[in-house]
Amino acid sequence: ATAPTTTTPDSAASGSRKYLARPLIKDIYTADPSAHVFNGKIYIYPSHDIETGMPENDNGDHFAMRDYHILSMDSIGGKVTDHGVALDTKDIPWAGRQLWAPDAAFKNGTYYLYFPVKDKQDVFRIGVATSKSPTGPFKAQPQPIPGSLSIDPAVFTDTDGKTYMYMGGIWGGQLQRWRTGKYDASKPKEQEPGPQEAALGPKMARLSDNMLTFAEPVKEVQILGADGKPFLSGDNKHRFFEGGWLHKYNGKYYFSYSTGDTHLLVYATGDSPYGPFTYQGVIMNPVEGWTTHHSIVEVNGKWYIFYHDTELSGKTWLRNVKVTELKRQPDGRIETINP
Ligand code: FUB
Repeated sequence: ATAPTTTTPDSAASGSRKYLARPLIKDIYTADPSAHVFNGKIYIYPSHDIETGMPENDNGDHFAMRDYHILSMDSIGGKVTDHGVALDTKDIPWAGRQLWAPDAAFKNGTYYLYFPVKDKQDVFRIGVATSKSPTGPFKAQPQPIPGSLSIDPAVFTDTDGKTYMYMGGIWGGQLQRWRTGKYDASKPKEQEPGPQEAALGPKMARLSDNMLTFAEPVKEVQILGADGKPFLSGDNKHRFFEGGWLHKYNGKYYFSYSTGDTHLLVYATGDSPYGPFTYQGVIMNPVEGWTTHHSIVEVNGKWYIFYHDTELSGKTWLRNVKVTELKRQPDGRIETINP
């Protein structure tokens, strides 16, 4: 790992917001921030965007990231420390290319970093790496998690200690290639379900106590509209695209996600980590840039959303992470943010 570097983010009062969201760090590009509080400190597990000159396409080949840097902060609005390289593609024995959005968890004295990367056959799988420190360096397991697929792992530990992983993303995330249960490389993104068919849902499974394998077969998560029916594939303002996240508030489970080509962050609620989840509304309107990806975390009794946009570069594949407060109505409904 390289030596940590620190940055104090710009901040300013703006309207009713306590913090005007500015890039948390400016010396590297970061995206897809998964934030957690471990031992009272805030850790952010982002993608590390780089310029590789890959042509832009709907498969996301231009998101050709190679390593992860973990960021930490003592408080929201405080100094941000970049802890240097925590895991590099070259140290993942089964990896091919494209280290996308990661997440992390802590259990039994060990930190687990979950990451999607294409294997040597160009199929996205989810891997896991371990460390005794929240900032790594992390050591990758020799193989991907058996049964894992697609991208954007998000790991949630419930109050009973059980841990679940949510994963998946369509188009470049390859979820549509798994429709039959087996990977079908011949299917281009146009072979998603037709517009009048049910949309593809994210996948999930409970993790084993060792946090390295799934304890059960991977299942599809159901996201329903107010009419109790699954969203149609053509309903691209509501249907799941990528970037799922689960949090619990007042005993309810909130599953939030990106709608991709309509650039919204939306949420649905349910009574179990397995769902079904019923759509509730928009958390965040479109940011600058194509992708939108977030995490939601409680810090000292307040809730925050970490997300990214392209303020620093103006380029969709060179993003910067930000944080802002998440506000709720007394009944738990989340107020829409205009970033
Ligand atoms: O960063 C690469 C991909 O872009 C992520 O996996 C998606 O969620 C989107 O943010």
